[in-house]
Amino acid sequence: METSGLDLEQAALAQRDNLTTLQSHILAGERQHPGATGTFSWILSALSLSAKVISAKIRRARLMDVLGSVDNVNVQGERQQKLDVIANETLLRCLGKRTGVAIVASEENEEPLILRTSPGPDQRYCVLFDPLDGSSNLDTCGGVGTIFSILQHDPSVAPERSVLQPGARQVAAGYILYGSSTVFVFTAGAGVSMFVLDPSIGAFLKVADDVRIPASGKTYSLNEGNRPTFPAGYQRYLEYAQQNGYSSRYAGAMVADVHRILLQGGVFLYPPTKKAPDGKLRLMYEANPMAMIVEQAGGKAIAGKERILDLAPQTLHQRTSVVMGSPDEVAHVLRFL
Ligand code: AHM
Ligand code: MG
Repeated sequence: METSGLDLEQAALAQRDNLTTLQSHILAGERQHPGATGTFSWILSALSLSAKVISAKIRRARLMDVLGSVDNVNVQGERQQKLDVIANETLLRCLGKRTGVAIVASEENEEPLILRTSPGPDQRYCVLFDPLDGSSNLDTCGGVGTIFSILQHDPSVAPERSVLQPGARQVAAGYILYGSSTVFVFTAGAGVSMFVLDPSIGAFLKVADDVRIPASGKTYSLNEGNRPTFPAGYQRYLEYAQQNGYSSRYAGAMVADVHRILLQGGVFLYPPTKKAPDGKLRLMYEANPMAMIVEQAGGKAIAGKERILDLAPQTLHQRTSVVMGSPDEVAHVLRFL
């Protein structure tokens, strides 16, 4: 007998007897910490709300005529897309209402934004983010994402120092992929959970707990157009990969590329290039949060020979090279560096 689409949908729904929303997952996490004030959960709920708003805006962007760029360039010297601006403002608005956030820092703003100066017991966190990663994909309906990193605020140092902590000190990190579905991937340091937005009910529903990255996978993801200017070790690695049956997959948005690697295995690389000798990706709100996710899922994340999460940041918008993914694949790359 032929199986209809309806049969498949009903069978899938019947299996989902335990519908856990992101919200209930966050509250369950809070209950595991006696004495928790709810401040941290409240911040995560702001991120979840931002993700829903940004997702809705991206899905309607062509209809609302908010594709394309605005006239200004951001602090990175890159032309801002209209949706970069909209996503940044959405996050600032949602997080700005949460008293637990002392400082926010965004790829789109030159300086960290100090939300609250008067010291209060509640103002315990810094939230760093890239509001819309890979935004040049927007005009062609490609995948884009939001990346965030949460650090404990240190009120004893100047605010601009408080955000400059190594990635190993992140309290939580995550990303939202706006792809063929909207996916929220998150860790608070005890494994990685994954949620998918069900637009019919406006909630993120849990689809996986304790996501584990495959130990290996014959896929590499990098901008091969830059190959002639990669340091020799990376070029040798590519020769090895190509002689050993690897596939190449590159969406041009770190969130989309790392998400594939997280689920299917392989390695994502953004090596130093002639144009970007220190690497292109930003340490504080791209490399660190993605590295925490990958490590929490059992993977590895390095810059040159160093662990990304151990790098000591000097500036907010500092760049780094990146190699992250399946532990065996990162080890292969490392052999050539
Ligand atoms: P963005 O944050 O300004 O969008 O830039 C970061 C993006 C990453 O998502 C992606 O991995 C990389 O830039 C792509 O760069 P390239 O076009 O050089 O391959
Ligand atoms: Mg980015």
